[in-house]
Amino acid sequence: MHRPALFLLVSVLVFSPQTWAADLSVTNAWVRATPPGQLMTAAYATLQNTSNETLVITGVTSNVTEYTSVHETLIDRDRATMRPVQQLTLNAGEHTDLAPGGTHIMLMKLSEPLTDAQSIDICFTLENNNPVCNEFSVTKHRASMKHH
Ligand SMILES: [Cu+2]
Repeated sequence: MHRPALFLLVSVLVFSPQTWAADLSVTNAWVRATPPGQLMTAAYATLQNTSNETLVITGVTSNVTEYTSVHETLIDRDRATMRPVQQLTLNAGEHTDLAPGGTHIMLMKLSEPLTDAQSIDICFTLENNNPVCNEFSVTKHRASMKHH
């Protein structure tokens, strides 16, 4: 629609393909092995915006179920409830931890259980950017969790 914007886009693609890629860094990525008899679980990671621009995550997808979404945990009195988050905004340089008891990636209606030592792919859909995909290792325990 706007010619200058289009020209800029083309220039970026032609002259600096590296900087076009992944400005979202995903580390400490893990998914909890499904509890016995359950076909749902949650995935966690540290997300860091390594760019100079605001990044908006508008969705998540995975290779194990189409029912993948971002959830936040709310404590109402002493009950924890979860609800879907429409988008996650990370300002330039900002990071956030998806962690048990907080914001997490929810995987529901899995076709089969996820077990230790397996890994799955989760992709983050970004506004105005290519999706960023990362491998999440399945683990029973929280050994891979690091809190700052
Ligand atoms: Cu949830």
